[in-house]
Amino acid sequence: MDTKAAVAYKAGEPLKIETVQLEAPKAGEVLVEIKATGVCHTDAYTLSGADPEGLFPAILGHEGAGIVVEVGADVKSVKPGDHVIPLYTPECRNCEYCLSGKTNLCQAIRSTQGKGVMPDGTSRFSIGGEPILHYMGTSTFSNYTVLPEIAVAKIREDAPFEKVCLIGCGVTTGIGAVINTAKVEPGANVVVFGLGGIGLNVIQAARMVGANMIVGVDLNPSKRALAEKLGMTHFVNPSEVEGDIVPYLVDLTKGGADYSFECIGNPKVMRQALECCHKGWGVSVIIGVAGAGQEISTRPFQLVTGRVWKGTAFGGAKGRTDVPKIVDWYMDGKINIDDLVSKILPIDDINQAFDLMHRGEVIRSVVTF
Ligand code: NAD
Ligand code: AHE
Ligand code: ZN
Repeated sequence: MDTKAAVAYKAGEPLKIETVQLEAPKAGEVLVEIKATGVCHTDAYTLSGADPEGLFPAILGHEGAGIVVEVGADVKSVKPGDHVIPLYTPECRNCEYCLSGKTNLCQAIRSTQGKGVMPDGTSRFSIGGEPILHYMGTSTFSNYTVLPEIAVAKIREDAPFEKVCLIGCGVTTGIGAVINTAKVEPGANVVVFGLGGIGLNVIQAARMVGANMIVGVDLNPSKRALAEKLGMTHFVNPSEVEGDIVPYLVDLTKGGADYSFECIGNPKVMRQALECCHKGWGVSVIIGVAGAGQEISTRPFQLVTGRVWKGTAFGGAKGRTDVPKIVDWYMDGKINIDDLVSKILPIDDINQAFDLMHRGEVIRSVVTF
């Protein structure tokens, strides 16, 4: 079939709206009509050329929601008409990782996913017979996309696509980092670096679990108002702090953060996030993604004296199990997604969504088809 899609031909270049040919789903795959997709900073990161797994030409996008149109042979868990959220972290429930009970990082299809192809090693997308690669196994910047069955979460049908698409990445990542990865407890003092689509979800989850101080750190003062609405108790703009921000935050939290979260992707900030943690027990969670060649550093003494450095992907969430529950939380009014959708744009204007993100003018742009 033909489908409309935004194609990334080359790193650093705008996406191009094209008519792309899409093959039918093969065994174990599903064809999904994408109704809405968020634009996450990770899409911009890959498009920038800094992602060592960034391959071109490809169809980016990993924060979508849509409807199953057709299923390939042997597909049992979803049927045409089901509403779904694509999962860049699948859940096969069968691999060593899924069965370990220790991680959400299902590895059943990770190697082909990283090469931009389906599990059989080929792409379903092409233009004029030339293959176009998949991205993160999801490619939600296409009106129709093919996904492995294990990479879709079935959700309730009354949930609005242009809101719950954010559960495909930002919402689940931020909330899951607090609940699954850090396991923040009531009364904890939390510091969140970066108040974008991820950091704001860390903040709303920290408030949900009953954190005490919730300190938000961002260079962009326009992020403050919404962060406060979602639960931030103190705002720190690093450009207004004289000297080192680390002792400033340690003072503010009266000894250091019980938990800190880096939601930017900046290795220098990752170090600050670790070092502002409380001696003896502070836990710092890296969520931000940093480019090829970048490395984190600190004095080992920081760890010797009890601080813990962790990371999280998709908030430690197991997609097929957890995503439907997070959709329920939104529908029950337990979490706020409405305020995170700053703008809704048609797919033809998708490059504007990237510009708005780079200018810091939106939390999330959502693109519809
Ligand atoms: P975003 O662009 O919406 O937000 C980033 C925020 O950081 C902005 O508000 C910006 O003003 C602020 N910022 C930038 N530099 C700063 C600095 N030096 N000090 C303080 N604030 C600064 O991005 P996002 O979509 O929220 O994504 C954040 C990061 O998380 C990205 O690196 C993204 O790739 C990553 N990410 C990781 C996962 C995961 O599973 N680990 C999932 C989604 C996104
Ligand atoms: N190819 C990238 C990987 C970047 C990365 O860490 N991605 C996160 C999701 S970010 C969503 O916005 C992730 O899930 N990581 C686990 C995995 O298996 O990729 C790079 O930098 O190499
Ligand atoms: Zn993302």
